[in-house]
Amino acid sequence: MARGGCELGGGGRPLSRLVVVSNRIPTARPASFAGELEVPVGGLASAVLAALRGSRGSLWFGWSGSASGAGLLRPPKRVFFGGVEVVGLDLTATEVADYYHGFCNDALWPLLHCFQGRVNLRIEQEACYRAVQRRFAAALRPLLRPGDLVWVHDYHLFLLAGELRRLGWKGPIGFFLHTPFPPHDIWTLLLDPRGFLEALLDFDLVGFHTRSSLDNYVYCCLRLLGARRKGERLALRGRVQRAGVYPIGIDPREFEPPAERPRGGRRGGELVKVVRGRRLLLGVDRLDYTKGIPERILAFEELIRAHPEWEKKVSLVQIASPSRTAVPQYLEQRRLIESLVGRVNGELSEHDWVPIRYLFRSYPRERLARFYRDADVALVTPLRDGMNLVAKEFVAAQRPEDPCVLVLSRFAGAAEDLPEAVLVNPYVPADTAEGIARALAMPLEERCERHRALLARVLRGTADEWGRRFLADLAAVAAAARGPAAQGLFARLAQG
Ligand code: ADQ
Repeated sequence: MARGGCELGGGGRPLSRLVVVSNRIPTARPASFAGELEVPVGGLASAVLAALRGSRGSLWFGWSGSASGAGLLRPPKRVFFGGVEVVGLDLTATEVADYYHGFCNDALWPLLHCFQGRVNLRIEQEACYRAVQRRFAAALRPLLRPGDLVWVHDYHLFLLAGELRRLGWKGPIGFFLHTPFPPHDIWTLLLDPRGFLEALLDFDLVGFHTRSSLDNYVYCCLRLLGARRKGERLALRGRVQRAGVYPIGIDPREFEPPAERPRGGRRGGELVKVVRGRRLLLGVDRLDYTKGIPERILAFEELIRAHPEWEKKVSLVQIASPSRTAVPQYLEQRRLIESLVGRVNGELSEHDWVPIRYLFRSYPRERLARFYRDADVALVTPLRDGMNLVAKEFVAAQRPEDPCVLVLSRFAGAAEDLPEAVLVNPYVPADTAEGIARALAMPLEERCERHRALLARVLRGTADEWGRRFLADLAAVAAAARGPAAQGLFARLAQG
């Protein structure tokens, strides 16, 4: 690819084709937008698309988003968008219920984010998850060509490499986990923690957002499987895998402020008008219990109670995009947020002040970028998050001469990447409230200084760079596996 995988062959060798596999894929937009992709809201799709952009001849394979009766499954549907071939596989209604809503969203998602009490494991759903991996592999295998680099994404497809190997695919397969990888005690909640880890070892390269996730993964492999570690490599019974940290980024150009400065400064922005020129705290998230939205509302309430000087001078705008609406825990979360907004507004509102505005909807990126610029304080306070791209989008969108302050959860992967943010513990509303108070009072000079450092990091660690680094390492692992050096290393590791 122009800025990623497809040029990796280099040196006159044929270029590798990049094959991305993820649960959800972009779909075709209505005819009026022919040739454009409808990208699902969420971090994975936006980042993968940025990594693929400009690539020629790559393939993106996943679930089409449609469900049909078991006897009515259509063959995989292929569409082409600007050089990317997108192939979508239908699932049956039972698979959608048991694999996607069930095992993926109701068991793996809370488990990976350390929400032990929310983990809902069912034997039949785990069996369905395994069956879907087999179906994905069977549909994908005939599409693979020698020389392809296969890059699998996220927890929906933990077992895919093993299934592809069983079908005879010997080429390189990489895996990137977009969520955190949990500590050993939490991982062992799975019905088959060893089996899942062994399956992960079938990938040639696995990548995580953070050092903590990598450490958790390596510890699990050593402790549960007796794997051996040498530098970045893990070995177990004839298999050698490389594991590393690849922090995901954004495409900062999508959020860059326009060259001309707004008339009347940023005080003229749409959201600033909505809060009538008051200081603006802004939260933008998928509606998910990992994002800490209720805790953020409590932190806002705490701010007003502990710092009455901010009463009527600051408003919180919380934008939450609808997500996984078929899962009962998400509906519950929505109700909880609505009732908290209602209670806090009921208790704090004045005739001329609405403390919290809550918008349950999605916005196009350009509009989000303008909203980000309207904010005085960006509130990115997930209880746990693999990375959190919104934090990086906020940074990229700011005007350097008058940037907002980023208040960031210590439990977002982004905290490893963006240490100049004001870091808070989102489980403790009083701690978040103090972080917000600091941010609101921060002098312009300090705001600019922190923002300069944050922006430099966001511009260095883009989605492009993330894709390029991961795929270069995958190509290197594949090349090494064929060379004598790798054979020697493999033999040494395998013998211990
Ligand atoms: P998500 O959990 O979806 O991603 P995040 O990284 O914050 O979380 O990405 C959310 C994306 O959705 C952002 O690009 C944001 O702009 C967009 N979005 C959020 N609210 C929106 C709204 N109201 N309207 C329109 N767009 C909205 C998962 C992991 C993360 C990891 C990413 C990428 O959970 O930890 O950072 O994948 O690996």
